[in-house]
Amino acid sequence: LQLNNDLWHALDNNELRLFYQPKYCAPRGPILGFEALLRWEHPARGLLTPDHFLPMAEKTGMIVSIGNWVINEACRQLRQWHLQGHPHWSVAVNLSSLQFEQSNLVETVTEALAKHEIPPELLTLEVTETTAMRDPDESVRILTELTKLGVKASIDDFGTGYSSLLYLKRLPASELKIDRAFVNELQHHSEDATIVSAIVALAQSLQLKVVAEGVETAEQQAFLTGLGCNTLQGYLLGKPIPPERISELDNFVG
Ligand code: G
Ligand code: G
Ligand code: MN
Ligand code: NA
Repeated sequence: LQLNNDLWHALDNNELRLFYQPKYCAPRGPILGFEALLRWEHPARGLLTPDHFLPMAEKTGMIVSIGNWVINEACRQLRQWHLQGHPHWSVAVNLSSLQFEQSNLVETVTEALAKHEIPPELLTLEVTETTAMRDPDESVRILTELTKLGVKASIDDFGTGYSSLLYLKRLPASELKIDRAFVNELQHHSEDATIVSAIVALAQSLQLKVVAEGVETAEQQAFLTGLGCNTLQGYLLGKPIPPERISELDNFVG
């Protein structure tokens, strides 16, 4: 597989990029921060989204070095924003399950925070519900170590996995992200509206922030805001874009 070979060189050749998608305080601002989303600027194939190469990177274990690069690059960008007058913006990075289970993750995060002089609470680590619930006791242990550094943990794609509510309560996460599949069908399927309401209520009762992803319509925006969902993310408010374009966003204050 050629793409597999190429990926080994992508890091060294500086072909990986982070795009950033804004997270807005509901309903439409201010901007609270960004989720970093990986892209590969392939010399022959053009811009590739993670679905083209992450499964392979997971299988080969390359995801660990790539993931470490992502953490560092996101912290470097956060420092830039800081210097450009956005001291309150946060950045969220996605962790793959293999990376989450690496024993040196704490060290990688510690070093990145120190190198770029980042206030730890401005870095959020997103772990999917499925990853977090695979070995719940171990996840509690890992997330406890990580959050001791001061960084935040977020449970991504929430609603698609099988959470034990008991473990959810024990996880030192500060945020749930409602999977976009539920948000997507909010207007058309009353079950999805019910599920979203239940997740928001659950988050509130566990004192977690709740982010809705995949917000594409004004109706979804209004419904989610009405439920008390704090943070909205989705194409309606902003697509993932390279950092040089974020000044084009609505409610950009800079
Ligand atoms: O925009 P999007 O196509 O970027 O992302 C597709 C999927 O890839 C999402 O599930 C997202 O969480 C995942 N993803 C994006 N960037 C990263 C990354 O840096 N690391 C990991 N592990 N997953 C990522
Ligand atoms: O799994 P995770 O939630 O990290 O993945 C985020 C993925 O969702 C990325 O692929 C991102 O590009 C995509 N995304 C973000 N906002 C929207 C949206 O409003 N609609 C759709 N269809 N996808 C979105
Ligand atoms: Mn995510
Ligand atoms: Na998600």
